[in-house]
Amino acid sequence: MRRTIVGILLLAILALAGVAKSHFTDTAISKGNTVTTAEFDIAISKDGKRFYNELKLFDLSNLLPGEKKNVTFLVKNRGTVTMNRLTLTLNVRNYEVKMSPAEKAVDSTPEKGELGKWLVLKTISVNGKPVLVNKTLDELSGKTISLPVKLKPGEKAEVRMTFDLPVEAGNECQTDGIDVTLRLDASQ
Ligand SMILES: [Ca+2]
Ligand SMILES: [Ca+2]
Repeated sequence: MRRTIVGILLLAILALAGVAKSHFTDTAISKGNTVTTAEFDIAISKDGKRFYNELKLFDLSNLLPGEKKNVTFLVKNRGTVTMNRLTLTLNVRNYEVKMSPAEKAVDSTPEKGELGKWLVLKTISVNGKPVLVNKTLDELSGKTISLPVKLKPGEKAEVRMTFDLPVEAGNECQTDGIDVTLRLDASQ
């Protein structure tokens, strides 16, 4: 019996509160206010037509001692802010494609390639401005190289890397391969 009374009282209070709220109201709303950050986006391309965030840039095969090879690609600032610093980081993994008979005689590590010990990155040129590197890919692996360029929004630059397999490279790096990952980092 007591419970019922309590129940009824509560209902009455709620009803009164409802009544008390019924008066004129008005609200002003401001929607769509935004704060956005600038876009920072660097992209690469082989031919300058389409740019990508990730792209395989080269495949140098059947290299011989004494040969030089150029790899050319383009970088573009696709964002809205000037990139004042651009760096290139190489990561190199050596592997054996196979062990040729001549190689077997001088190479005691069939599971590990030796090409990175010999293959030299001579220079990196950006828009024709050369940076002398002259280090083997094994020495460069994990290292960061500063590129002499600033890119305004929408601007592109041509990067040319010149590789050289010295004549002294011996049979231990016959039929060896290297897998190179290039990473470009841009900052304000
Ligand atoms: Ca080996
Ligand atoms: Ca080898």
